[in-house]
Amino acid sequence: MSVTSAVPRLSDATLAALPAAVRRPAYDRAGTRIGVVHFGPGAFHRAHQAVYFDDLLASDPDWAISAVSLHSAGVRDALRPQDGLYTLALLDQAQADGSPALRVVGSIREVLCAPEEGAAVLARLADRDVRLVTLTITEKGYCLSPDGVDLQHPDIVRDLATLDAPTRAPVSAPVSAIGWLVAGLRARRAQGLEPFTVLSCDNLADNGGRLRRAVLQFARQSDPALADWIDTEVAFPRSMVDSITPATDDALRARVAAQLGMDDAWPIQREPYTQWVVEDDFRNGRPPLERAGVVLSDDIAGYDKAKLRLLNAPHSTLAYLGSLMGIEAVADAMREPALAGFVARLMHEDIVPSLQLPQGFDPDAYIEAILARFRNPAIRHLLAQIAWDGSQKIPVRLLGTIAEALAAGRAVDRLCLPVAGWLRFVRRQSLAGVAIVDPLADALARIGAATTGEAAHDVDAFLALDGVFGPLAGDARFVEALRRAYAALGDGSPAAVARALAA
Ligand code: CS2
Repeated sequence: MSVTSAVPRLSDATLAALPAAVRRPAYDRAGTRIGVVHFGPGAFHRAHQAVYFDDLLASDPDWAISAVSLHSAGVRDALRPQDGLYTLALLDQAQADGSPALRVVGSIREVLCAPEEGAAVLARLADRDVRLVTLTITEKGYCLSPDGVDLQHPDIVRDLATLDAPTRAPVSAPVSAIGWLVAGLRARRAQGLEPFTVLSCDNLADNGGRLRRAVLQFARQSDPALADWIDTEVAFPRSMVDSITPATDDALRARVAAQLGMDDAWPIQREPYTQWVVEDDFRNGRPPLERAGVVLSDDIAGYDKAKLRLLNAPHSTLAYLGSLMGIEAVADAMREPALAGFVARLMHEDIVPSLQLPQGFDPDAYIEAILARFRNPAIRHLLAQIAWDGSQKIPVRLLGTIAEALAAGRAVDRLCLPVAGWLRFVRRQSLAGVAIVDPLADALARIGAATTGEAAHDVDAFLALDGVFGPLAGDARFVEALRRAYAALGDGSPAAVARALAA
């Protein structure tokens, strides 16, 4: 992230010198208080939650954010010299050829790197003013097992092993998000403080419930009395988050620098559309989120499943099948009639029947809006980015729908094609020696390299993967359908994929 020295750098000191067209914080940043600790200040957080809080701070100064990276120092090193400020570019279809609307976001008041600044992170978590801890750490960051936390996960093993024997306090900074949450709650309880509410903002159905079970199981291993306190005192609301956020690239950096007349080491881009639905279950106060356009609901399960299954599952479908066809970005995949038609059929005919939709929810309108967002020509959203972490995404995006369709006696052939596409994609990458981005990368590469192209052999090898297919691996109807889909993709070449899509 190189920043040239000739031009000024975005910061509190240069905020007033921004061009008038660039929107900036509508409040005095110095007058805000940190009320939120956020784990995982990647592009999504900075494009989504931090923007809602930027709106909120205009009327309530209590909810500025302390942004904590769990692993790398990249965000801290980019944003600390900018006083936490960064630019958001809104990629509007209507302005595909023009300059994106820019907004400088001010809600992040502090940026910490947990491995290097553990004491500061713990102090924040135990600060009376902090009443909310939010997370966007991606599916894999939770170290989940089907009913709680994965006690074999190296980060969890390490965090449990580094607790002081008599006090159960960590003797060194935790490495896992679960370890941090428990350490923070433990410190608050020890100081007689009210707990913070824990709000997961990742693409997992029942994200709050799953996080709650993971935290409780971890706490139970280390300190049963603490686990009981968490069980009765801490709220873990569920949430649904939505906004398409392609990774930052050099083109964005250059465009933003030209429009700002200043350097920003890490601007963010996203589509104009954004949605955040949060279960209204907070303790110790909740931010007035509705003022910033957040929907507070009791029926979050309907929303989160609809979004995961109707947006994320089609996204993964485009990612794997599109990549096999040699396509690079979502909007390009949507210009391929066979692929766009397949995805629309999958949504209408295979996914909608699996949903229990919230009252008043119009699935056809929702689908049309999603497909239009995918077609947005102002966004270059790389299929390769969406293809990351397939072992974590496929189960929550597609396998639940498949299991429910099987239970209801419906056909699963079409639903199995994207799953087979993932397997073919892994095979292709492994045979070509291309690295796979996935927490199970080693296992996937090993299986992928040993594939022969023969459906029963290859599918069975992938089905043995730990923690991906669950009970479906033993369901003969699923196994048969997946083998058929894998075979239908032929040699995985663009022509073979196109034939399978049309079938
Ligand atoms: C995408 C999501 O990268 C992916 O896997 O499917 O990040 C998607 O863009 C967001 O969930 C949209 O809200």
